[in-house]
Amino acid sequence: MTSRDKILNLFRTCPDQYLSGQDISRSLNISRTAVWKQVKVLRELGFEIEAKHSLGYRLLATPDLLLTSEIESGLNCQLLGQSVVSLAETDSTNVLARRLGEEGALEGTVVVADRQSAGRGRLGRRWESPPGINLYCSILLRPKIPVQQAPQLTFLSAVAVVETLKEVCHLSAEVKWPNDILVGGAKISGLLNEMNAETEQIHFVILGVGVNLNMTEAQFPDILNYPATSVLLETGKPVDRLIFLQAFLQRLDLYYAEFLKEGFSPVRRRWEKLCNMMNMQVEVDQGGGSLCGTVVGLDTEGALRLQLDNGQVERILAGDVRPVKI
Ligand code: BT5
Repeated sequence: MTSRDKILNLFRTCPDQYLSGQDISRSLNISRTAVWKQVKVLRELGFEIEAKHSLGYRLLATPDLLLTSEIESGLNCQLLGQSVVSLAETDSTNVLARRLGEEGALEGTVVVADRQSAGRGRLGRRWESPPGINLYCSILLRPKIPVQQAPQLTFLSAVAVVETLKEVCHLSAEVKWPNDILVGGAKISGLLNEMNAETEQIHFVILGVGVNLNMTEAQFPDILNYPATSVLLETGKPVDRLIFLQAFLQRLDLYYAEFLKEGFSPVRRRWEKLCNMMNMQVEVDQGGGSLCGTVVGLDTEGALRLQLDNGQVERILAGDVRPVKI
């Protein structure tokens, strides 16, 4: 924990109180000049800190920033957030989480960035990640499950995002197989699940989650393959990113514990209830060709079950699903 984080923690443990420079310097074992420098940095980051002669410093307001100490403070998780890495900018939180995973980072490590310079979607696609408004985060998990079950974890994060949108933003969203969250047909969130494994053993899985929270119309690029939206556009109300992130992590933490204990069935049932295409006629574009059928659910490994006209049920492992217009 940096001196800056420690100062914030002191303010948090003594809300609305003045803390003298001397007391802070003593409890952190740093000079009073160092305290003053850190207070200056905090102010530059948007913290409103009052300084009164003979009384000391007092925290008046906190900005909507995703700082490590802010994320950790009050986070009520069993496993997620054991370690939180928060950066102003990185190329991709998934890439950083993978690097940390290779270096042996703890299960439950959370990586968050305010901006991604090369946010990633599937198949080399881009994820637009402007600063200050959205959530870009990756969670490192080390489940002891067979390699072929790793895709199941995407559905845990999908359900957790939809339920957090409901709880925190009062917004109803749907899941679209395999990794999209939609509101009224427009994409509000995308998920990117990546794995590091050998033939039989998972070293770790990275759950990448991007959610458009406070993005305005003008901040979306002109050319996106599909319509996109944000919480702000849907509800007209800005979202506190920290509250959203903590609520999301807490929910995912519960679902992950349940998944390790009870397997995929509970989350699969929840996902099917939230799926916008259940029992619908769809066309699946699989790159080489397409397949038409009715969506009848997920199988135990997370593949989409598609019932063809001849009654046969196909397992779809990858592809883009579109409703068939009748
Ligand atoms: C996804 O890919 O939807 C997965 C996105 C995962 C992003 C998170 S952010 C944190 C973590 N770190 C990363 O680097 N990535 C993860 P896909 O299904 O391939 O969708 C990508 C497509 O969505 C693009 O080709 C665009 O058409 C569209 N798109 C890009 N940015 C968008 C945005 N912010 N909102 C909505 N749609 C977007």
